[in-house]
Amino acid sequence: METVEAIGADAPPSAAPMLRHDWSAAEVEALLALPFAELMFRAQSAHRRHFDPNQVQMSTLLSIKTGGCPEDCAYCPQSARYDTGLEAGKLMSRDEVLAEARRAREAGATRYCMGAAWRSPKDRDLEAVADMVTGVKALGMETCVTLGMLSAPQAERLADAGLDYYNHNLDTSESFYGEIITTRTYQDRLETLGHVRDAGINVCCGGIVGMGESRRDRADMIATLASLPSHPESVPINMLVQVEGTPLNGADALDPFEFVRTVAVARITMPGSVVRLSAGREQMSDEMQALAFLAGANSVFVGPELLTTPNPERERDSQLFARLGIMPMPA
Ligand code: SAM
Ligand code: DTB
Ligand code: SF4
Repeated sequence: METVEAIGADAPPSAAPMLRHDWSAAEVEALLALPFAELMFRAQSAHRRHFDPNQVQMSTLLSIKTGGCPEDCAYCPQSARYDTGLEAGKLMSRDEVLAEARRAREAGATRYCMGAAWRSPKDRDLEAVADMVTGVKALGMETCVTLGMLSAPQAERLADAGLDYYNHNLDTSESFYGEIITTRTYQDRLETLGHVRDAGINVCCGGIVGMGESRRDRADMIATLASLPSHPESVPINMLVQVEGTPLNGADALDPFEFVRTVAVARITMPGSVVRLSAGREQMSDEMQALAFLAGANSVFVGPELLTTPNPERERDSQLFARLGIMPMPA
């Protein structure tokens, strides 16, 4: 049961904190527009009520099936519709995946996240992924997969295999969504999230900023996430990684402070959730990352690759975490 807090921009400082599920886009937009110091104070206050602010959860990503995807997500290098120079591959074998997971565990990751460039998994492929999940869990790591849309029985099959988290993002607001993806609907996404929730798997759901959306769109996406019947346990906030050949390559860069503000409102509206400073860290300065941690981000991907694009080298991260006194969050 979620019990505590989350207050609006105009709430008096003495307002009794309670976990809310009725956020409007206008309220979240008002939070986004607060003076920066006020917004950061509220985000840090919420963060400290639920978490140790010096601990950051560390996950590692692996693309278990790369490229050749039939969907048209305008940000994605793995769509078969765009010429990004990416070579499409087959589903990796269980042994290859387990060898990579062992390496990630040795390097300090507590959660292993496996992604496949599918619209939705075929049942035969789902069996193979279920086997990988069981194997990674046996290594003592938490598991997460992101495989596209799932039916209710598919979600149940993954739950039976012991899957801890399923990642499926809303990506943006419902009204901006049609500018980014035409091959599946916002409603399709909400349905998959419902199936994952009903199967008892933790939900990892967030979005991407820096795609040319408005502040209102960012507010709308956060309000939708924070108004789900249960907040996602994990909320990845991705900064668009621009990839040559994709329609969004060359989009205007987002003001870094606006990115930090988005993290802060995710923290304020979903105070008990782990908020991930997700894709885009390679392109961020150390100072910007530090601001995102101050705004309440408390998870990152570690290791030199996301799915197909670069992530900071381990040495850069080790130095940054040491300079900031960041410790790994125990699983
Ligand atoms: N195909 C599955 C799906 O779309 O649900 C799973 C993999 S897909 C790559 C997972 C998520 O990665 C997307 O929903 C999107 O939020 C994120 N993503 C993909 N390309 C990105 C990019 N260039 N920059 C930031 N995030 C990206
Ligand atoms: C999420 O929200 N971000 C991760 C994960 N879920 C699967 C993916 C980021 C992908 C960035 C582009 C790439 O490396 O292909
Ligand atoms: Fe395919 Fe997922 Fe990329 Fe969309 S985000 S093109 S569904 S791999």
